[in-house]
Amino acid sequence: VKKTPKSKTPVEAAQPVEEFLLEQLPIPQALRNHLTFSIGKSNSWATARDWYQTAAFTVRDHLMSRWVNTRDAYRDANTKRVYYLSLEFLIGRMLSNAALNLGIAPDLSGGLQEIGQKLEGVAEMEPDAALGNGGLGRLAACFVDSMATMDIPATGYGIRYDYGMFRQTIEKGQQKENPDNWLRYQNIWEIQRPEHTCEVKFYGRVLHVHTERGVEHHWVDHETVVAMPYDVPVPGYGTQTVNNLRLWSAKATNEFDLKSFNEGNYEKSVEGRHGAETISQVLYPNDTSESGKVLRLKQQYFFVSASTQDILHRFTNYNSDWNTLPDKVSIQLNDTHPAIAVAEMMHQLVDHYHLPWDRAWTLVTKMFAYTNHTLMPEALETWSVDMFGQLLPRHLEIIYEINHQFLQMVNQHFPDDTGLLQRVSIIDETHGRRVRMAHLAIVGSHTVNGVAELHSELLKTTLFADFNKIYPGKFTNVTNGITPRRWLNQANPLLTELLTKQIGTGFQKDLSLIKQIEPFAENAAFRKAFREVKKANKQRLADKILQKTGIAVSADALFDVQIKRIHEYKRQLLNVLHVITLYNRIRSGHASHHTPRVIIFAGKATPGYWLAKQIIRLINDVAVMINNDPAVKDQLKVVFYPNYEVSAAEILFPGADLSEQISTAGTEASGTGNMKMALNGALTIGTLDGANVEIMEEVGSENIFIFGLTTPEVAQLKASGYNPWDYYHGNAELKQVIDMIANGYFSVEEPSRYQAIIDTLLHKGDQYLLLADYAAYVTAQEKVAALYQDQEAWSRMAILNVARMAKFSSDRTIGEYAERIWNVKPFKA
Ligand code: GL9
Repeated sequence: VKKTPKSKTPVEAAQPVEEFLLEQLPIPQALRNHLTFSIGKSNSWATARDWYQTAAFTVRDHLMSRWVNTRDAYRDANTKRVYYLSLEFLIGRMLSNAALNLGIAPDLSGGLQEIGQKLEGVAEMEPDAALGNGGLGRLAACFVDSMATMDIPATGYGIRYDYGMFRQTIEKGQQKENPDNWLRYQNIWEIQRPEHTCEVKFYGRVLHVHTERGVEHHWVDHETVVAMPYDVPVPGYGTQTVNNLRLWSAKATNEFDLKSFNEGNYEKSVEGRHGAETISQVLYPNDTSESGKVLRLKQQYFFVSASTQDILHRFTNYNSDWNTLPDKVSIQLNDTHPAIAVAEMMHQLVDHYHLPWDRAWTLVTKMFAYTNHTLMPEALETWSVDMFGQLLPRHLEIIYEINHQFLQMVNQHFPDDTGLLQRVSIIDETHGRRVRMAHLAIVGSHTVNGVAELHSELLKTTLFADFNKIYPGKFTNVTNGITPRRWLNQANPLLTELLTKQIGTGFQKDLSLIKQIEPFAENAAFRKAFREVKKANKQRLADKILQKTGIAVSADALFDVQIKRIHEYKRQLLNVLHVITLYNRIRSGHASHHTPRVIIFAGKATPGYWLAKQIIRLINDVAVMINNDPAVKDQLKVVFYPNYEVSAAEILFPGADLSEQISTAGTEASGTGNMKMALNGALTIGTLDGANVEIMEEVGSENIFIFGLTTPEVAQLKASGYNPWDYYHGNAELKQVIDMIANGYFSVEEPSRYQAIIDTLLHKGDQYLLLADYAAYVTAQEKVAALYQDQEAWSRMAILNVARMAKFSSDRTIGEYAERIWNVKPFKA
């Protein structure tokens, strides 16, 4: 029995606001106005932060009318919307990006100059919005940029963490985590929307009430947390569209306190208030591994419930036929983190809007799609049934019912295969009883995608092979991409200018046009100009390195860069083995044709991942030894660049000559730093892993340094009994390097400091096959060094890499999601 939805609320006729005095002011005047009227200062007292805020207010004025008009236009046209649910949005700084996308960057820069300020300096006062860990969160940020640029009616939903990704400092060579208090000063890019507040429930129990409509499920004795939305504008490039990113912040209710208090449950009433606001306090700094903590599940449910309510409010305000819900709503789950949305949508539709179960389920499976971002088995989120049932009693019932119907269907198609039923069940009965969130996401979605061809293929043949059999056609690939606005135009203005001189500006909106630069690879004058750009970007990076680490490096050396989260599978350690190999060759005089190199590392280790922190420490110990060895001089330098974040990446990518993408084949789902490097004119040394495979297809195998075992070879070697000792004993250089680490060459004060690293490499089986790939890696590095001596050949190759990056625009990625998954068309506001 369907409850008739609320009648359509009258919509005021769109009132396109015609006068926007603020945005019509010349920028110098607008800046002076804001300094006076928003900051309350005169020129002589203004601090650097005041200038930043002044500039931010000025740029914001230019966003506002477009933001208002975009929202009104979507509402009036009642367009289908995409909702991108993500626990992470790694946005970085917004000032320069907003100015660029709005087309006012030159005016802003000129206006600031008139009042004696430089845009670059002013922009540096903005704290990064670091609401993400790494690739997954940055992908979400690139996606919202592309969705706005392509006029896709889309909203991002996430959490407004009080503290984002921790700030990393290096003390005595070791990572130290410091809180990231990014909201300490006013955040000019957000607007609080109290009128869209929602309530989110936790704990309590479920009453099953028999009514004339049938059994109703009433969630009672729950706690309530208020979800307060903060909206962040997302301007597209070269369009009037400004989309919305809605981030939820947790607030305690008074109601809850009073209720428990009156019931005599005093302790609980205090606990709840305290607990409520901790929900959105801090981003979990996890990377592909889950903590299983109740607070994490609370975060997930908190933002999912608020977002689902918000989505359904918007739908019921302007629509009356539930059948049209999937024509108006597409929901993308960014990994399993928001997968509880499948159960929450059922809860809302069945318990709140009183739709029959089957009808609700049909709607759910037409709305949801799920993106998987990793094959690492430890990243598959599960929750103990007990904990889950305490926190979300009704949702556990719903999941049981979804599972019951799903397993019945499986049993019909594959009779009496109890092994299969156990493997695909949403409830794992083998490790205590646990809820498997990936299974919930797969069962509740119409489409599941991986993030690179290889990754998606491996999903179908390994991790989700059973599901692929049950749901043939549900699994697909959408290869990741990066936004060229931030990662080319904004990060690398010099290269952008050089490209623009030859082929115009079109490539910034349509990256396929960048292939027009290809013929210039044969033009000596262009190659020279290209090298000058790279040199200037390397000098900019060298200056930052000196400022941050005190290490002086020469921009004439080969800048060899590995920047990403620290993880065993990404094999920063393999890079270290190579560094020590070079060091030994230089010291023993076996490096007469040595190409001077600066090896640059950056990345954070999850605080609880001790071995990753040891890797950071080893890099720093090796760096101290090499950088201070007079025998080495300028031939080799090692740098650990602290606190890798989006704003640091914007300096690091343009300054790289060599891109290290050396994960064990079959472990990196896609990678996106690999794309940013190549787009900025670095050559790749890498394995056939993740999107490296597709980068090779695009640039040609002659323009990339591929080495090492392939995915099938890795499997084969492991199956046949891999023994790292064979490689250790079989390669004298490798043995020497490992012995040095083991014997405390780099940690004289504590010779056994790196025993755990030696253990993983030798005594615990070398899971990621570093020793097996070592020789091939060193050989590939020799080819790199030789090519670098031929600067003409190197730059020819680098130009071809830039020219052939069109595929890796996130605009192409979003185009595929829109067409193949969301079925949504661009809508021009
Ligand atoms: C990741 C994968 O490891 C990357 O290979 C992939 O490029 C990105 C985006 O799809 O997703 N999955 C994942 O959990 N992380 C990724 O980077 N980790 C972090 O974001 C820290």
